[in-house]
Amino acid sequence: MTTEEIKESFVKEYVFKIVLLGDAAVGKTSLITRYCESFFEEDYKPTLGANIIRKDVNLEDINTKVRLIMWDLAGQEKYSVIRSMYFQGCVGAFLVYDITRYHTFDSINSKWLKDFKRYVKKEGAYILIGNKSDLKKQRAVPAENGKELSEKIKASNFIETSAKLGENIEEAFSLLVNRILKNFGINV
Ligand code: G3D
Ligand code: MG
Repeated sequence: MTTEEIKESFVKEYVFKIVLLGDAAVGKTSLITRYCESFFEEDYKPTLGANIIRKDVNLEDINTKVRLIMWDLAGQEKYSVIRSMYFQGCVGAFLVYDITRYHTFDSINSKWLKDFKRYVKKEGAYILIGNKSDLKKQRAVPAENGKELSEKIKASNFIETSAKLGENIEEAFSLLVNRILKNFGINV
């Protein structure tokens, strides 16, 4: 066995299903597209009204491979029929709002987090994301409000992103993956 092969044999592999929640047009699909870049496998399930996207993440420093299965609502953000299936087996979520539209921020607590808590019982990790940080002049939600809300709802983290410019995207996904690993008792 070569050193590489020995190393390979110790690699741990996990599959995590995560969901992106938030009002229409906050940038959920754009966040996924930006994160996956060319590495993009998509499987649209018209009957579910959801896209399922897969991405493999290699965490070399801890000899761990994570396969992320991302569920993204397609279209109307009306998913009542498939709700339980949407959340089934889910271990983490991004709660996404648009910093230029206050009502998308309000929906986080009044709608999306409620759903997540209702269907994903114990130990689901969730991160609050304020997207479209590039639209500085149109900002309607101050970053402090985001921070406050994330503390109030006990989100693992709060981060502002720009799917357009590619800012903080890697960071956001890495925060979520690390939190999920922690929840599973895996040291990172
Ligand atoms: P959704 O999946 O949550 O419904 P989308 O949202 O990813 O479809 O994005 C909705 C619109 O917002 C798109 O514009 C998209 O380009 C834009 N958008 C997404 N993220 C950002 C961002 O970080 N900054 C800016 N400025 N725009 C963003 P269109 O015009 O294609 O509908
Ligand atoms: Mg979308």
